[in-house]
This record gives sequence, structure tokens and C-alpha cells, in this order.
Amino acid sequence: MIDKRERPVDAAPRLWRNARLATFAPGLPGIGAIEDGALLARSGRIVFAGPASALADEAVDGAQVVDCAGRWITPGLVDCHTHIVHGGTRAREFAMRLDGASYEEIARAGGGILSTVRDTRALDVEGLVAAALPRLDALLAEGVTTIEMKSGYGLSGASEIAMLRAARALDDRRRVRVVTSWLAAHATPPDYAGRNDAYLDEVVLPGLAQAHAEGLVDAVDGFCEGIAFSPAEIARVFDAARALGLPVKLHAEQLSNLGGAALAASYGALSADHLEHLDEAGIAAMARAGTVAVLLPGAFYTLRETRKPPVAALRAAGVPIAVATDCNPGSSPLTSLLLAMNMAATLFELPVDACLAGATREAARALGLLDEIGTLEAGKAADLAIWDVESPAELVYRIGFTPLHARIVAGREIAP
Ligand code: DI6
Ligand code: FE
Repeated sequence: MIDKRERPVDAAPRLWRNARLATFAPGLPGIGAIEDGALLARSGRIVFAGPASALADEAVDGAQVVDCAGRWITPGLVDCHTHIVHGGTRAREFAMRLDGASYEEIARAGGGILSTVRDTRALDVEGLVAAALPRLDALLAEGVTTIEMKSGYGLSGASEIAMLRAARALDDRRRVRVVTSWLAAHATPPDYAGRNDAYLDEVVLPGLAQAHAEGLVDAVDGFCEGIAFSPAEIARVFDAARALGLPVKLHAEQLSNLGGAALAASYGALSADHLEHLDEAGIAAMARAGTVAVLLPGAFYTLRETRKPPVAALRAAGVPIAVATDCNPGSSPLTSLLLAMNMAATLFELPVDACLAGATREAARALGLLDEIGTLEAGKAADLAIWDVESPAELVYRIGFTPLHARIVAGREIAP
């Protein structure tokens, strides 16, 4: 269902040799490292990723050879949670928060998400594309090859759809895979204040049906929170998604605990995201359902939260953990997935290897794309990042430094 659009591929076989591979292949420990590695791609797909000694000579006949000079190759990075399509900034609110106003106070006073809604509605599709492109380019320059983009700042049928059209246009404009989420249940627009059910009936649900009919929706998201939508309201959105055969995900337990993660898990959600206030019952429900926990340390940092997501308990329960930027103008004006990994390590104590897996394999899982991307394994898309580092741990450890050597999408190299 997700992301099955045709993409241009490089048909010619290409061999990256003299490389070190961080494969993240299941069955290999840690990052799945292979020294003296080689990676062969044909028609945009990996046909071999492993020790050079195991690659048959005849397999590489006619391949264009790239000498990696010992550089590391990882799967292309995957940013599985962004609100990158939007108008305006919220720099003024940032200053207000530093003066003591809380995020919730600003939201309840008509600022917050609703101020971005005003700036987003003011732009047409082309304006939204132009506004998002510099942010997208910042992520691509760090080796991102797949990015999720949400609606959620239009809050009318037409403007939510415009946001997703912009996301699809960005997919055409750059060599990157874009995955979309319908997030009309993000905030209640002023004309529906206090009437969430009417907003669902008149905007969220009919808009979803229309956007889906236009092929604009890969998954359905919501914001389950006191300042947004209740579990019962989110359940109505998820029922509609299920009827359309669309996977769901949820912003859950960010500012309080409403049981959103358990609700999402009961719908077999791909992911539950944020999770600072997640409890034991929510963890158990996510573990049973295989729902990925998406950590968004940029929002935790920006809002100067003190309660951390229960990372140790999630890991002990075997819940897969992804890391994403949450790139948005209010709570996470972050366009660096490398910094998000660093923050997940430093702020949330996520181990370094888990941070790396969280921005590759587990982020792919969170998008329902693990069969296609996220590891270096034969059969998957040849989406790669090549790095000038001594070890992949450096990608997590450095702050504000991007050692990207090359970015490859569907086997074709794009200068960083
Ligand atoms: N949680 C968040 O952190 C973002 N959305 C959400 O549901 C914030 C959105 C914003 O403040 O503009
Ligand atoms: Fe978000």
C-alpha cells in the first residue's frame, strides 16, 4: 500500500568495493558490520552486500566500479516523522517560551499550531514546496534517502490536501522517497472550537477519503492529547483508516498520558511517537502489537521537557525504537537527523548502535517499508549513504558535523 510509486532507477550494475558496511541485517550483531565489504547494485536494487571475498567474479562483470577507499556505507538514513511541509516560523513563540509561557498556554491562546495553520493556508502548493525545499535539502545533505511528511497545518479539506500535494511534488523535485501521512486530527481549527466531532465529520473524515482517492495518503496519523483529540475521537479516525485499508500511527503520550499508545497498538499501528508519558500498560501493548516507538528528542529538547520516554523499559520489552527529527516550526525546528541521533543518545541514553538502527532499519519499520529499505541486504532498494568516518559511532557522537561523502538513491549517486 505504501510508497509503491515508480521511480527512475539506474539500470547499469555498479560495484562499491573496498568499503566497510554497516548492514543492520537481522542476524548480525550490533550494526551488522562487515569489514572488507563490497556492495553490488543493479537496476536500483542491492544484489549483493557482504564480504568482498564472497562475491563471485562473474557477478561483477560489466559493473562500474567505485573504490570507497575504506569508507563506511550505511543504509540511506530514514526520517520517519516530520512536519516539514508548512508555512512560516514560530521564532516569536520561542522567545515567549523563554520568557516563561508554556507550550500549552501558547496553544490555548490561539498561537502554537494555529499560528502555523494561518501561515500554511496562505500558501498554495508551489509556495509550500518552496518553503519546504531548504529544510528538505538540509536533511538530504546528511544522507537522508527516505522521509515521511505529514499534513496537519491546513485543518481544512483543501489545505490539508494541498500539503500532501506539496509532499508528492517534493518527491518529484528531489531524489528522495517521500512517504505521506494524513494528520488532519492535529488540532481543532478556530471555526470548530469545542466541536471536535463536527470537525471529524465535516473535515477530517471526508478529507481523508478524498485525499486517499487521489493517491495522496500512505498512512493516517493523529495527535492524542488534552489540547488536541481524545482517544475516542482518534478511534473514529482510525476506524476510517482501517475501512480504507490504510495503516495508522499516533502522536501519543507527549505531554500527558491518555492511553494513546495502547489505543494505537490495538489498531496494529505502525508506530506510536513521542511517548514521554508512556506507562507499563502502553509498553506491553506496543510490544504485543509490534508497534515501533519513535523517539523525538528534538521536541523534548525544544520544549525543555524533563520527563523522558521510558527507553530502558521499551528496550527490555523488545519494542523496536526509531529516532526522527519531528521537523516542525513549533516544538522541533530541527533539520538534522544526525543531531536527533546525538540527542537520543545524550538525552535519552539510547545506546549508540540503537541510535544508528533507529535512523535506518527501525525507521524503515516505522514506515512499513522494511521490505524495501533500511538495511543493506540483497533484494532491497540500493539507497545508501557513504561516510568519511572511522566508525559509524562518529555519526552519533559529533555535533553539527556532516561527514557525508555520497548519497545514493535507487543505485544512482547524487553529490551530497
Ligand atoms: N506534537 C508535536 O510536537 C508537534 N505536533 C504534535 O502533535 C508540534 C506541532 C507544533 O507545535 O506546530
Ligand atoms: Fe510530530
